[in-house]
Amino acid sequence: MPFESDPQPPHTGKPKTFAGGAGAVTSALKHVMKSAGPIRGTQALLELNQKDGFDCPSCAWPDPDDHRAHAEFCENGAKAIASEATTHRIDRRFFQTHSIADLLEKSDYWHDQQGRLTEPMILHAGETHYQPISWDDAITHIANELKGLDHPDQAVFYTSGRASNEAAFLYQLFARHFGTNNLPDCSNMCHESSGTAMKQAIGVGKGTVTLDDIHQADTILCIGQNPGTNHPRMLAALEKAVENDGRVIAINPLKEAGLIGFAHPQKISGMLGKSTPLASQYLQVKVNGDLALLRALGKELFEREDAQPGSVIDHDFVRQHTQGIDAYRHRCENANWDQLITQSGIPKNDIQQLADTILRRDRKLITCWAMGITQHRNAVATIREITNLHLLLGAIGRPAAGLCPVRGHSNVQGDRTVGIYEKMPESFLAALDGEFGITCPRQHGYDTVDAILAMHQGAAKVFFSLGGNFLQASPDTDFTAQALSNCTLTCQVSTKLNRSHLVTGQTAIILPCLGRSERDTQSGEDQFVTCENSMGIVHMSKGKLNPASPDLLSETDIVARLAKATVGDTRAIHWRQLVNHYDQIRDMIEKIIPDFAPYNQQVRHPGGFYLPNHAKMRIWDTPTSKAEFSDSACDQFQVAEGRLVLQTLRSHDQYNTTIYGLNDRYRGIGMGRRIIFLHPDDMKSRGIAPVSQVDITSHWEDGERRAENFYAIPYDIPIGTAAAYFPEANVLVPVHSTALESNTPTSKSIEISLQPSH
Ligand SMILES: Nc1nc2c(c(=O)[nH]1)N[C@H]1C(S)=C(S)[C@@H](COP(=O)(O)OP(=O)(O)OC[C@H]3O[C@@H](n4cnc5c(=O)[nH]c(N)nc54)[C@H](O)[C@@H]3O)O[C@H]1N2
Ligand SMILES: Nc1nc2c(c(=O)[nH]1)N[C@H]1C(S)=C(S)[C@@H](COP(=O)(O)OP(=O)(O)OC[C@H]3O[C@@H](n4cnc5c(=O)[nH]c(N)nc54)[C@H](O)[C@@H]3O)O[C@H]1N2
Ligand SMILES: [Mo]
Repeated sequence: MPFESDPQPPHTGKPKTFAGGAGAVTSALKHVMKSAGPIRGTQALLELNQKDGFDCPSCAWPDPDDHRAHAEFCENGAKAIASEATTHRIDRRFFQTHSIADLLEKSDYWHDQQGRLTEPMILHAGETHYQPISWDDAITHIANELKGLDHPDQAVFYTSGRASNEAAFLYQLFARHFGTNNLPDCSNMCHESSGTAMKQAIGVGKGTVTLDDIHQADTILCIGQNPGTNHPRMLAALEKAVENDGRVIAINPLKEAGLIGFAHPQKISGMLGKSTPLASQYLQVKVNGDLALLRALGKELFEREDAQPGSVIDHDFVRQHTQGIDAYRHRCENANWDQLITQSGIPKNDIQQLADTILRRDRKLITCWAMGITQHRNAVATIREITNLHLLLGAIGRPAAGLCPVRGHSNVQGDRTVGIYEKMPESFLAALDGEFGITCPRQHGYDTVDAILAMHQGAAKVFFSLGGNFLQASPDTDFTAQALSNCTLTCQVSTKLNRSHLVTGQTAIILPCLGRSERDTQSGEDQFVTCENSMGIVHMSKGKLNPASPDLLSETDIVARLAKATVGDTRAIHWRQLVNHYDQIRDMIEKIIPDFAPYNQQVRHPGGFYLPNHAKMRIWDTPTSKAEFSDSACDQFQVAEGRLVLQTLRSHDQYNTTIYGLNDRYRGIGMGRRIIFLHPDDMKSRGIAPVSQVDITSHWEDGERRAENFYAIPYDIPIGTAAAYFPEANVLVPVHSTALESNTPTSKSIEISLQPSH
């Protein structure tokens, strides 16, 4: 990887104490007008999240069921649209002008500014520049490479969570028909820990609440997430809950503006900067101190129950619906208060106050969480501990109570539902076999980390990516770069240029596709696709803008062409015909997953339809048919004396690896990304002056990794912990450091030491 640095120190100012307001609107409009111009930009924003418009490609937070504002979007949704609807174009001249070496020297921010990809390109082995290639030749090249492999498991088919249900279903059907379950996806780096834990505990890997539940909840815990930046429309829901006398509790090492307060930009008061306070209690937990905090809360609840039997535990629910409370009770009773307080960094009276809040009124408790929980070694145990709390109080499967893992990519949940998973259950594979007369492989495939290792060892040779930016999103950037370079072919279906197009196998191919916002016409008829949001609602998404180039194909079409060229039609699957009308693909999905039926009818209802969720109905699809308490030790990520725990997170101006701008407005940072937030005492004790540059070394059992020239920023963060932006800090995340059971890279707990830069 070429070395990158920020030439100037960042501007630093006071972190904000609320999110939204006029600043959010100004920023949104600035991004849209700069990239997309007044006409295309305004058209895009008006279609966004309307019932007959397109689904915002930014996050998976649901739209209101009933009333939708004319402008049902947020600042960061607007940035996502500005990036996609941009009027800038990358054509063949661009690739003639810029060699790969040249493009590698540019920043990720620069890459995004260059605009939309417009035609298929190929980088031949040994060449320095991409060249144009026709669609037919590109598809034939990939198909031949796949057919020439010794075994189908030498191919890896990655998916990023923007792919529609229709594209994703065809893609997994193709991969399995071809003969492999190697279907890693971004979810492996994201909410895999949530799916794993919830499946064990309640039999379904999805959240159990609706937007209306959030509005009506008594208490909402927001643990390890930054909704002001990553799910801004969630703030409107939290505001409604607070207006209904609900309480929001924030659990986060950083004081995030969007959890402190919210000025609704669609209300006059909000535009004038009048904010609604959100979190009634803000617990600045140590990084990875959540399990200890939750255990302490459990201990407090059992102590109160003992003092006044029947006052805390929902005994009827526990008896009828659960199993394993005794082991959990022992864990809590045997835990030591002092140790839990030290581990979590939260004093006992704060935990008692938290218990008071949760136990008031009807214990309608909702817990929301995201990457601050899922990307740790003990993530699965921590999420099971969250579930324990809900089981104890019977706070699941009743109105305004339940679990709410807040998903990332707008269709990451839907992709998993329709089969993007390296270990789909036997029932699903058997259904594919039966319906389509194929034989799906049964051996589990590679997840993201295993795919990196396989490519690194040479066991996998062709890497195909349906969206995403594998190199920059994955851990251990240098190691992953080597893995991709070992391939014979790397191929990306993409809308925008990114670094995964530049660190490649011997041959590389870029297949440019339509974005969500664009019209997708097949056989003369405009098509829509469907997505599933974080709350299990399947709805349609119909792009209206003119495509960025006449040479773009839809993802669905690209997958069908590749499948036809590689495995060919069968009696039951006519790949190219399926694309003539996407209703046919939805009919196929419904045959494999009857929960969708009648898919084509229901999805045409304005707003879409809910997929059934058994846990919501208190039906537990676990081996015992009960909801399971967990029984796990209260461990924590430990670092050697003098070292710090680093978490990697998102700034306000990025979408994962897409960098929209260089500011992190709510945290008071301007014009800088290579920064590390530190506690002032940790800086002082190491002789690090504010805004001086440091090199970061990460420590793991296999050795050290380094990232140079990060500006040290004093910040309100628990002592002993640090934070830096992803993807700049990904070089520090060891590929072998993953969460137990879910194999998710531990991007939120990395052991580091600091040295002054030279
Ligand atoms: N604008 C925008 N929207 C996005 C994205 C984006 O990049 N930009 N990404 C999308 C995707 S794919 C995802 S998965 C989501 C991500 O949404 P988030 O999970 O909100 O994203 P992160 O920035 O990783 O934020 C992690 C939060 O967890 C906190 N945290 C870190 N470690 C710990 C810990 O040990 N304990 C606790 N309690 N908190 C901790 C951090 O301080 C930070 O506030 O957002 C989605 N939406
Ligand atoms: N250190 C660290 N690493 C992390 C994380 C972290 O918190 N810390 N978070 C992880 C998480 S939660 C996730 S989800 C992953 C994200 O991993 P990915 O999903 O792989 O990455 P993205 O940055 O979302 O992908 C951006 C690219 O997608 C392409 N794209 C955009 N829209 C479309 C479209 O409509 N169709 C197609 N085909 N392509 C499109 C564009 O070319 C763009 O460059 O990163 C993970 N990596
Ligand atoms: Mo994610």
